[in-house]
Amino acid sequence: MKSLPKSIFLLLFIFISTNLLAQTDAEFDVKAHYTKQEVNIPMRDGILLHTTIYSPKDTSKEYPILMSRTPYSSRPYGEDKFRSQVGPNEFLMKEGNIIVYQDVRGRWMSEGVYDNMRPYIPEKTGNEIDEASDTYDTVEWLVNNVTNNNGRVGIWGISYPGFYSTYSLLDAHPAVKAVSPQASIGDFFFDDFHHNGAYFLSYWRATAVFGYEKDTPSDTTWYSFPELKTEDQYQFFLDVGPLSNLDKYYGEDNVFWQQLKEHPNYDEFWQKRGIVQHLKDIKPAVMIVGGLFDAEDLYGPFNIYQAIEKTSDNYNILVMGPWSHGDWARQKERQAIGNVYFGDNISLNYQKNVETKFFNHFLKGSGDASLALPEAYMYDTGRREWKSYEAWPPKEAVKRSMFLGNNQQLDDKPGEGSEEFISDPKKPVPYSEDIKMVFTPRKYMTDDQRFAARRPDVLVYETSELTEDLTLTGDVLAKLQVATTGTAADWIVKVIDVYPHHAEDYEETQDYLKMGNYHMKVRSEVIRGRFRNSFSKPEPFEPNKKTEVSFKLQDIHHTFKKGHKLQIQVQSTWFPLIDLNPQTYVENIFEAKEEDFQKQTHTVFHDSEIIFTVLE
Ligand code: PG9
Repeated sequence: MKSLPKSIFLLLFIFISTNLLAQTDAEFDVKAHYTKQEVNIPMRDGILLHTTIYSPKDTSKEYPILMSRTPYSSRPYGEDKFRSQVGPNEFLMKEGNIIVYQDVRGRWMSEGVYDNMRPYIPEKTGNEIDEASDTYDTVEWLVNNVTNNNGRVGIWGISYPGFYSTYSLLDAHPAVKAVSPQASIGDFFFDDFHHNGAYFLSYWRATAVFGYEKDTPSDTTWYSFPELKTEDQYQFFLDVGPLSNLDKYYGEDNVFWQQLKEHPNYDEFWQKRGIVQHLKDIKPAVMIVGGLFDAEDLYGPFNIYQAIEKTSDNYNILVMGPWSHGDWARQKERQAIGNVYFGDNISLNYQKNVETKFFNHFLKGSGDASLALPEAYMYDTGRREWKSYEAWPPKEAVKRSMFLGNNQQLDDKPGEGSEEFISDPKKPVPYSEDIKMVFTPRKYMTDDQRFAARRPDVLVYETSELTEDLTLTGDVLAKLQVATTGTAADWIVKVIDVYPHHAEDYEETQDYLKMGNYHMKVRSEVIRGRFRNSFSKPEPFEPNKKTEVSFKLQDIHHTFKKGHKLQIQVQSTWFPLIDLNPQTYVENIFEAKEEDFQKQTHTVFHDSEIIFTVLE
């Protein structure tokens, strides 16, 4: 596709996203059933936060308030303009709820200063503010000023709004009865486009501009596209070279780029922005929702759920489906991630039978702990069916080790010997066979990995054909034993489901012809090797010295069926999903120079261990 002028790109993006969202309410006419008002709510320090309130026209009864706080605009188009999607789902809209959207501090029509992942202040005094106090002050105003509200408030949000939902659990207002953080950021150093120290270049659009014009009631400014000269994102970033050459594309207002550049290590700046550490003695009911193929926020949902489970005795459940980022909020009939098909109406059924039940029970119903939803409602992405568990990970799960053995086998015990490969920053391993300029990394989460398996700089280890089903139900710990001729290296581990040559269990879909011997990526993760012992105190490698590099891959719920194989791939570049490691140690890779980038030889030893969580 020849490069399009920026304006068409933007219109294209808006058209696609609006249509995706509009599907949610295609049949439901918000304007016919709701009135809209826009108010500016004063916070305890006097700052006014712009808030949009949709109230049912039927004023014969009271309704709970369902609020989402967002950096992505509460769509202040004015009284006569309605959002394309309102509320967490269409069922709740049809039943009638008071729906509230608020521009968080410093974004769009709200006053104040925006801060990325604003740190929480425990024991606030006087006019000290954070997102917890802004939420508290907003709820206090709403329950005392919005007509026909029943005094109960639910809070929800996806991704960054999911983070603000999680935040609302801290010093929660007593009217807040039910919160659903969905694809919530848990910690910016491990979520979104920065995993274990590696920077996710392919997300560049999201980080290109988080800028905003306060008076432009449109989200077209949220994304901007530098003058594009190619559709080939791999070549684009290869030509760009060192990260410092990207400054011209990222404006000063791109808070993420500036902060990640200035704080490449997990220093106090990032530590105090993580929300998981504060989740103690939580009172509202919580439903954590996420996608098992969410390329952005996987760390958040699992760690937020576990933190609350460990520290609180509130109603706290987990729902993880065959979704990418935010898929569950759309009503696309056929649920597939890239080439892999999971079934029909999966999101619609979740919205109707899970999300709507959760909010109705705690906001309109008895609100007690009797709500019979599963503790962990988890989709098995191998069997392609839901399963309910009483705990996550399941109590009956056990740890099982496999070792990266000789002749590319996964062995039950550690072996002697090793494999080596040349890692060349000039010829990095692509992260997909389909790398487009615009933000497309979500598909890569299930992409066929045969293209990578055939490269000399990707090591492949696999079981023989499984003689019985193998179900993974939890995290994977990679304990690599490695060496490098250089002083720095990234390590990527991928868990792959190798389909049999004739994948008969796919014949009900048109994809089945491509599924024969498909190498489906189930989970993947990277660690920047300098952080192997500490994310705060990076260390170079000693050349040619055998060194342990251990890191966690986020939870899996996947059955490797009989006749399939479980495969592990190990590599050191993953481009341009992540930026290139110079492979010679520099203090800050954002400031690396062209000459720092050197070809090196890496070695992986046969006592490298992969520890799976297996359902016995
Ligand atoms: N967590 C995603 C994100 C964060 C910051 C910048 C861009 C994207 C999200 O909110 O989609």
